[in-house]
Amino acid sequence: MTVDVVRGWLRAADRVVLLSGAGMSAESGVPTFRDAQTGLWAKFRPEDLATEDAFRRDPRMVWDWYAMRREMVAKVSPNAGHLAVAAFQQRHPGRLTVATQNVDGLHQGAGSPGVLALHGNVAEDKWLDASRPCCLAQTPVPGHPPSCATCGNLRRPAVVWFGEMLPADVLAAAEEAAAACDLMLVVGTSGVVYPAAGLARATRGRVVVVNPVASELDDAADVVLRGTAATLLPQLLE
Ligand code: BJW
Repeated sequence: MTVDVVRGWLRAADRVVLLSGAGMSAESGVPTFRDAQTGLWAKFRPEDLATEDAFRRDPRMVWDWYAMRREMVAKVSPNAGHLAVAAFQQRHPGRLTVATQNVDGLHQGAGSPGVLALHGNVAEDKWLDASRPCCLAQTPVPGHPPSCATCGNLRRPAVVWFGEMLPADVLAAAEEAAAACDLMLVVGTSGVVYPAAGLARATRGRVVVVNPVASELDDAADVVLRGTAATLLPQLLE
């Protein structure tokens, strides 16, 4: 199967979903999570950083790690893959829905409308204990998460950690789009994290995986294209 075949499927599809993961932004300079050499977790264990327990145990360490990532994503730009997706959406309004696991805001930065950010956004934060009534963030001390002067509640990154529910409305919209689409492009994800990976298994449409190496979702694909997001998406969506 070739790029031409998938291009034909895309032309014929009324509804397309793009499910993206960290590899989508790799060519913008954002490290993936699980790459053995350069991934964000090559040096850290996920459970030491990406869980509520880890934050409660050591808020400064986890806050620092996210502050470093915020700085990093603030400096990068959408790549040719993000731009090709947004341009397709502009040419064909309403035909392609982006559901992304990425927290870097690059699809939004490229101009994609209505991005379903399944795992939140690293540039934003929220209260650790959302139900407390008093909270007003005080001026943060550098290196510390901002806190409430009255009750000590902490601000935390507005991302979805392991063991946490995805935003219900965002997940429902992604499930609906996945169920209704004719074609799903699964780009730059290892496919190991659920429920996001389950979207590719739940669709009745065709599934096309774009990834330079094998992923856990290859077995769900009608076609696997071995290549990178910034190379293949402009060809597929031209
Ligand atoms: C390129 C490229 C290029 C490189 N071009 N490609 C079912 C079974 C087992 C476990 C579970 C299950 N259901 C739920 C779970 C638990 C858990 C889970 O999935 N665990 C598995 C790891 C086993 N899921 C959860 O906890 C989720 N919540 C949940 O299920 O709630 C319900 C519940 C609650 C309580 C109890 C029980 C149930 C929440 C998951 C949240 C994930 N959060 C993170 C961190 C976000 C914050 C942050 O950024 O720090 O999200 S984890 C991390 O992984 C991040 C990513 O979005 C996510 C996926 O990673 P991704 O994007 O696939 O990146 P990589 O690095 O893995 O892969 C990159 C790929 O790109 C590679 O394949 C490369 O080859 C490729 N590539 N260059 C194209 N240029």
